[in-house]
Amino acid sequence: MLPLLWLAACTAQPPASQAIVEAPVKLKLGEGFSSPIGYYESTPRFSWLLPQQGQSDFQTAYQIQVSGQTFTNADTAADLWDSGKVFSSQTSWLDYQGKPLKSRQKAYWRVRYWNEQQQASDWSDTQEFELGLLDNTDWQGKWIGHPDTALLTQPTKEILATPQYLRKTFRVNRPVKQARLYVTAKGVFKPFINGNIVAPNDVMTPGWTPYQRRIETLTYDITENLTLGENTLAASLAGGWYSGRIANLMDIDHKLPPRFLAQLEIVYQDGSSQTIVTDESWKSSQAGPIRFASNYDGERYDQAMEMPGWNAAGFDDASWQAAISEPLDPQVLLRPKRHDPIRMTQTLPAVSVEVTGPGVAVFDFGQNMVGVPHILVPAIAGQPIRIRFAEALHKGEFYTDNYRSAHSTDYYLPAKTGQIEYQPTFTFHGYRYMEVSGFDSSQAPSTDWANALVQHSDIRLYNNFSSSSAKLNQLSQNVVWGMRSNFYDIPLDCPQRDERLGWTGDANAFLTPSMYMADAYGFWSAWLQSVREEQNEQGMVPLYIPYVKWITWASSGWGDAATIIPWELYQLTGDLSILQDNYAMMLGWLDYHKSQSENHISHMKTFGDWLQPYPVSEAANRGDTDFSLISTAFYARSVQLTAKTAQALGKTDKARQLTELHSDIKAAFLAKFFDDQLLPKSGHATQTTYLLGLAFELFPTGQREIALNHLLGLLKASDNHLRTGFLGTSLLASVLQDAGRSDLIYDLLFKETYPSWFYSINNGATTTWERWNSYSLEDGFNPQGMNSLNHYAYGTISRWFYEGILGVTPAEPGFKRISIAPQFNQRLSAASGQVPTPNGPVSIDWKITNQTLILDVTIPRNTEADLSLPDVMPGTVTVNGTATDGENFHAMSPGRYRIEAKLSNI
Ligand code: RAM
Repeated sequence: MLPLLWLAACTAQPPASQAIVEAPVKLKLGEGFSSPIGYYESTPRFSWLLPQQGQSDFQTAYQIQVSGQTFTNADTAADLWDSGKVFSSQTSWLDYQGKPLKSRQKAYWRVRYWNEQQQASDWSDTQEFELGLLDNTDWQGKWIGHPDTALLTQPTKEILATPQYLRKTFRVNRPVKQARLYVTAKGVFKPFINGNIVAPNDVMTPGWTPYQRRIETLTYDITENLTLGENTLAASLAGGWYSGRIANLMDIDHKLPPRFLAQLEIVYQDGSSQTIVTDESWKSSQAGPIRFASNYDGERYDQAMEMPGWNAAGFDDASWQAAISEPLDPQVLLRPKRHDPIRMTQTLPAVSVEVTGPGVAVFDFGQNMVGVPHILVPAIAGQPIRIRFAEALHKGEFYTDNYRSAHSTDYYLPAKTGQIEYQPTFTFHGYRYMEVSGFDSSQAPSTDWANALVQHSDIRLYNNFSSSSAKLNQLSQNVVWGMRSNFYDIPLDCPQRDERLGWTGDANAFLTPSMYMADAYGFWSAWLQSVREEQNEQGMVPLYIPYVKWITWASSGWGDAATIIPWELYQLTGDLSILQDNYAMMLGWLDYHKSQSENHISHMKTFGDWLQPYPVSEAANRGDTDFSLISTAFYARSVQLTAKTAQALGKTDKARQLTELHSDIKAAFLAKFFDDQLLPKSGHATQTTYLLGLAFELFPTGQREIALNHLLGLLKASDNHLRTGFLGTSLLASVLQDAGRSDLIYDLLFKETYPSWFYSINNGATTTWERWNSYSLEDGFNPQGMNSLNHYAYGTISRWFYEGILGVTPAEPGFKRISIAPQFNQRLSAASGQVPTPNGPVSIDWKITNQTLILDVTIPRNTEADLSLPDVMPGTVTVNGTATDGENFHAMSPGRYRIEAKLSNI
């Protein structure tokens, strides 16, 4: 190993006395919020970056100041908290430790640091934040709704499924200083102020939490929207996940009345204030244009029922009825939304349109995705327009079988002849194709009749991987689209059929890759709160979160999300609070595992290696790997991760106890399932059998080689095709890379034939599929009803784009130390991308021409990296133009490096 610290000295530095130490940048609160209003944490966590352009590589100390007033100069005192100078290199997740902060409180913060030469930086720019309503007692409003939906009146399902319209008029007599709208629903809502949508891009708010325990609330700044005189606050409201249909058609669908809650707090310039809350003084109607709305089934819109101006002042609401109200339930926590809502993020124009019958046209948006359409079509009065969706066509056939019972159809009933403009409000569809029928067939359809509005949780996409292989780049894009489509407030398994649930096993496979591809920490940690809330007293974690009664048992490999997700998030972020928050849940899940096992062998039920290709056993969808072996492997894994968590949290006794338990399970696993040649004692030897044992470190060190050889043998027997389902696939790449067989991962990755990733691309995929053989150009769709063309689970492979092809992994939690080992192969002549870390991105860019490698690496400030270059010919390496010995570099300082070398075997 060669220490590379000396290289940093190559960059010319001004003498210490003249150095300007640039201020920290990118100040963030919590999981990555900048200047939030309605913030959720009363003890925020602070993070920042050292400027990547500045002269300082490391932080040795920091000082954070938080104040109730903005800082006017460097010496302004901080009245809420001054951390003082703290000797620490930590730049992320620092807990606020000042005076208690209250709901609505606005504060300003700034930070400075001391560099390696003990010089203080300038203060950062000041950032502000404002807390939301943190407690139920902050709410004076009541839940309101239309009187016909009162349960006392025994409303029909039709009534409960009919959206409600609510409005309230009030006067503003003095100039307004600030106005905040705190708002939520049991159901989904769209708020309006004076006829304008409050947040045009926010959709399906407040999203989906275990509503019986917690409902998230939103905060909007509407200071600029109020006018002197009469104002109107209004909302439309539908059932969404609260009372709409979840899973198969069930009795409980549309059984609960959707309800709305709002609190508008106005502070006037003269210091006085006024609060408008939802109560019986609001007016309500169910006679509006949206006649029906359902997540799965679509929306029905009747133009004749439009109520121009219903959400603005001056509207005659004499025919509307007084709203009924219900008190807040103290058991149901109202808490500020802790991650960005679903938003409309992109408009996709139709790329083609085909007339498929009289008055029937099919539009292609070129991309499978999720959202709603926006249409502008010629209509004939009284002739309904029907809008259907499909993820794919086969030889022209509009494929809707895979939506199963989800009707996923919108209807528009025109009252007038002429052009209509329509975009559904309270539904979402997973689709690439849209069929519109019933329009005025005397006019020829054109692509400008329709756009697709893409919706997903507003994670920031990094778009940070590319390579010399067009197909690999397409795969990377498909995985990103799989993520965008299924990050719909919670991590969905699929976005289109009568399911769309937060399946835990799928989340296990996709968590880490998604964190590389997008700013998704807030999304995941919010969902983990729901997972905690759904865990039962025995520690059981349901199959999907939020839970709705459908499948009642728990599965190994699924419920283990309770340990896997917090642990992996900790690896990627270094944020101990994610472990603190979830530690009790992890222990609870171990209790449940224990209750399902005997002598350390688990009999927990499992979905197995779900959708493994070429199953030989009867269990078809559940694959051939022994169920008890799977459950015991996951028991061991969960114990191991919880032991590590206990250690990280300083709970050493517990850590020791769990480590012992882990050894016992490991021994039992080996004895029960394998003979001394590591062949399974019963059942089938599958790729996943060995992947589980190797990835979870369940074979004794001396026998890992044997297990690996079995795995390699099985791969060879399948012509280096995978035979893995949801559990095994996510382990393949890391096991093979650890074994020094990245060549095999490239083989698997570049396979063109079934089962493989490129097979789907060769058959037209623009997202990742649920099954390795969901569709083929030749044979059409897999006849199984369960056949989503937009499932993110097999997108798990993109993890290897970052950890293998670019070669970046956290050597310490939160990438405080980074390991870089790009994996080269003759199939790629170049790859580049950025791997996000809490200290800023690591950039990797490599090219190979005539066996010569040029590798550009940027290591972010305040970190160190170890770089190793496989396949490099000794004696050929230069770093920033200087010849060096060796191909492994230890403790590289932040900065940019160009490494050139000759490669062997490539
Ligand atoms: C399917 C879901 C999901 C999977 C479970 C076991 O219905 O789509 O992807 O995790 O079953």
